[in-house]
Amino acid sequence: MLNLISLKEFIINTKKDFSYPIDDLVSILTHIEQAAKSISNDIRNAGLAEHVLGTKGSQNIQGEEQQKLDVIADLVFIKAFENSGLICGFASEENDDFIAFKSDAGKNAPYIALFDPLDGSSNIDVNVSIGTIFSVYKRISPLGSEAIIDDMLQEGSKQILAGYILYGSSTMLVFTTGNGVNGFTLDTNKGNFYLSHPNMLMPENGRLYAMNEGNIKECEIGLRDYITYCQSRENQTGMPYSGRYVGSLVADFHRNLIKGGIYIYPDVLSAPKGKLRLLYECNPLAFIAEQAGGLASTGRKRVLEIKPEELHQRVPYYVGSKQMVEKAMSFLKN
Ligand code: AFP
Repeated sequence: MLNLISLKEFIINTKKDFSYPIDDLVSILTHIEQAAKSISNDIRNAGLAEHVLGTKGSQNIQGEEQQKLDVIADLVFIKAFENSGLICGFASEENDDFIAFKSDAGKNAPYIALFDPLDGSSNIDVNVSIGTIFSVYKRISPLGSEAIIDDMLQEGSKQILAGYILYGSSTMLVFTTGNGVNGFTLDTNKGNFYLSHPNMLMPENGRLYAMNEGNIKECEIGLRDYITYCQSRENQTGMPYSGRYVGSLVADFHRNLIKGGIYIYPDVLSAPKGKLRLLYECNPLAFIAEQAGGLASTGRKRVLEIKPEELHQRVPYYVGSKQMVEKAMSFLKN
């Protein structure tokens, strides 16, 4: 039997790497861990419980149909944080506006949290991997007051913690605090996450590309040329790359993190600014990608340097192995 290191043990052992109070990090991750276990449990039993599968009959601010599990996951995270004394404000793609926690515990909390509570939710009903994506920032408004919009609209480079939970063939928690990337697997018998993927590094190059190619005719010419390059024998492998697209960003990203690859969601006619949300999807995974030696770009600009202008802002997204993202960018016209 392996000598397993639990999530809590790991954080305490590496506390020198975190520039904020270690107790805060332990507490924030413990809240996320508890919530993740509850959501993971709902997902694992989804087909057997009436309240879990299917649509909610409502839409989020972006006009996307909400699944029951989207709403359940969002509430689980809000509840986890509202009286934690850690998080003063919470925003997610499920709510029109951010939530400022109004209790004394909320007003005196030093951090804000941004969440995509359930990414890839159109895959829920068909039993395909889905995920949660999160990031945490230090608030910029004064302690003792309610969180403000400026707390939410910080550059991704200011994240102090980012991660995801992948509800795949096993449930995994992967995160960074800016000192490398580590992955933990949920032991469902013990109910704890244990270190299973220490110091994750994304291969510099790969032979997997992930993109919804149904959109290919609606993409700019440079991207079309790059995809043709991926499918040709002109690339560094001398063989066509393999196309792999789950349609859940977390799952596609995680596979590329381990095996090497690129994920692309460009601007297309139906989504002129791209589909993915800067705050809830692109920034957290960009932080992880860079910490693992990869890259994240809009195709023209480093994602982590964008100053957000609105909560639900979307951007084109190229993320993955460094040399693959650089190659894709070299095909795009300025
Ligand atoms: P949903 O959560 O609405 O299913 O969107 C998932 C997602 O944001 C990302 O996880 C996928 O990679 C991408 O959208 C899939 O979008 P397409 O269905 O347009 O390919």
